[in-house]
Amino acid sequence: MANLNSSQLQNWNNNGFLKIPRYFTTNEIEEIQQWVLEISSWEPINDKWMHHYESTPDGPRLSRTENFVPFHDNMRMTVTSGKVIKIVSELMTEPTVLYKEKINYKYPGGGGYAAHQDAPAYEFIDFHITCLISVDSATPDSGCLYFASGRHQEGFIALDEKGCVSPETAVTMSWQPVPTKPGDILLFGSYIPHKSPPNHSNEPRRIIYLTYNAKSQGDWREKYYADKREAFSQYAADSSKRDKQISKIAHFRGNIIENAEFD
Ligand SMILES: O=C(O)CCC(=O)C(=O)O
Repeated sequence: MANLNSSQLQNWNNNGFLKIPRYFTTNEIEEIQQWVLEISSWEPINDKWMHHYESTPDGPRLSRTENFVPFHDNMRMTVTSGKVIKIVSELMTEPTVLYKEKINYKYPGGGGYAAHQDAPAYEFIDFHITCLISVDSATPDSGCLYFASGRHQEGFIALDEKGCVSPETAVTMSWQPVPTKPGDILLFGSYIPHKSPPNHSNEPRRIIYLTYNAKSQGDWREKYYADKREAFSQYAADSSKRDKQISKIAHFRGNIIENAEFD
């Protein structure tokens, strides 16, 4: 087991999130950075991995890639066995299975995320734990995460029509920035409110998000992606403009665009 110490467990229970600096060695994170480069260079093939693009001051850029685990052996091994699953299972207090995965690239000028909880977007299962791997440095300037520390035990908080925490409630919350460096991980449950600003720096802010659920609740990963594809094909056919979202909740504040031509 990863053997979290009592102060780490206390932080997890009290705050609803836990940062572990340098969980990956320099060599390991350099490999992961290489894999992220490989994945980001894949051509868009919509029935395989899901690339999402956004408009930035430097032109169209990748905003997110989802569903890459079946297509990248090294990444699959890293996220379905070994030290990530170990630490998540320790926090879950039982074995866990991958529910979904994504890379958020947040290139310079890339959009931020409104205050939200993940639970409304993560259906079929009540509780998830996400392990974020910092691929680049994430700072308040480049768009690191901010958490409403301790607010994870209140169920859904002021859920609005976008599936987010209503702006009126979000402004009353106390927000703690949690900067990360390459190789750091940050673990958080699906009820902790969080948000992030746009990337105002000149450097990419790439982060991998690995979301798990208790294995005893079943393996929902394929169902999650099938459901998301189905929902987005319906959004594209109706006039709701929800196909311009990045998720079933409307938390992304950047501008999503169709599959883009790259220079
Ligand atoms: O990558 C970020 O800045 C925040 C992402 C996030 O909260 C999400 O994708 O739900």
